[in-house]
Amino acid sequence: MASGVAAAAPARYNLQTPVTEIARQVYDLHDMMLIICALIFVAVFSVMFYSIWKHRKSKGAVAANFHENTTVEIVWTVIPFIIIIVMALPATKTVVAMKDTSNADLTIKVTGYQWKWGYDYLRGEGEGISFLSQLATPRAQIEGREAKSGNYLQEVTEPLVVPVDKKVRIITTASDVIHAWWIPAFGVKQDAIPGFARDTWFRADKTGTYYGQCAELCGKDHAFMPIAVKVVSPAEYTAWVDGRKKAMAALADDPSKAWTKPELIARGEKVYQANCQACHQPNGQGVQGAFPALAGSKVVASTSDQIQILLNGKNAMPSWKALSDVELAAVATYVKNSFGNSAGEALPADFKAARK
Ligand code: HEC
Ligand SMILES: [Cu+2]
Repeated sequence: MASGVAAAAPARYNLQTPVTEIARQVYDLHDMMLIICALIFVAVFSVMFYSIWKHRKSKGAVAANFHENTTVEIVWTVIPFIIIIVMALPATKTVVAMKDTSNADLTIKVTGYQWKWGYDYLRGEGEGISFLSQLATPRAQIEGREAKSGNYLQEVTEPLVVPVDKKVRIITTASDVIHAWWIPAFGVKQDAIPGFARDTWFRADKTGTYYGQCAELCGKDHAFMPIAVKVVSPAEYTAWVDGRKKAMAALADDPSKAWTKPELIARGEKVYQANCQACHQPNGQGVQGAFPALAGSKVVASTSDQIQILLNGKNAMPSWKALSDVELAAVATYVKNSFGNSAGEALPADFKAARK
């Protein structure tokens, strides 16, 4: 498992350096279990090899012939039982602590999509912030046409941002298939199941960026939905919340607003850059044999066909119904009027009607 560059250095052959109390307990439990197993291994094999050697045939050893030895049977029942208790007690304590999501400072809903993550800040500072986060590694690196960056397949368009030393409750769910939200350095791994809400929590005690992956096989791009969490100081967090709120207000996709074509195109360019250009390329020419060109496309020319493919997807083209009607109308209009296309516009109301 590749890990973040920062986290990877000291943990190349071990678990990632823990940055939460739970992760530290998990780490220590892992060490303890490993040592107990190693001791048992050495003890059992020493007795076995000693016996084989000591009572070898060439020395004239004759096998004893007896059945049942009460003392031995009691010993080999009681000792493993004690070992299990010694392992289970601290493990249970940690599992119970993992499940205690009460008194959180911040509650964030995490939604798994094929193949990206949605974050909604539900409660606490930053309430109301919501965005999608997806792989930002350029296609050229994946296909080996460019050198791979240090955070290859781990960088995302927008990381989850949380304050340091605050209890963050994560509620996981999914909109299509089962995913799992996993940050090794936090000791957090929680399934995200459609139709269910599960929760977990963490309190990171060190600032930095921590990386994880979707940990549930969720389809062909399972390996391409990384998770990045940026842990910042309380002051930086407040500044981020302010900036994010201002940006959201500026973008405020008011669906009742009468969007003009230039406004839709300007907004659509951003949506295109964030969601579409990885496949269809910044110039709309696509990739021969993989992703069709949007320049001169018949589907783009037909407003209804384009609405259908955006909402429902087709083969390798994902469904974009997680985007808002305004975002969809904006990107559709942008595509209709870029790359040499000139094919009218699509309105938020068109998408709203087509969703039914
Ligand atoms: C994961 C890669 C991928 C992404 C990201 C993607 N598409 Fe596609 N798109 C495809 C593929 C593959 C097809 C061809 C589907 C088919 O016909 O089988 C396609 C087809 C299309 C078509 C129809 C083109 C034609 O002439 O057949 C349109 C329009 C389109 N995509 C728009 C978009 C928009 C807008 C976005 C961003 C919101 C987007 N796509 C994001 C892969 C992608
Ligand atoms: Cu997944």
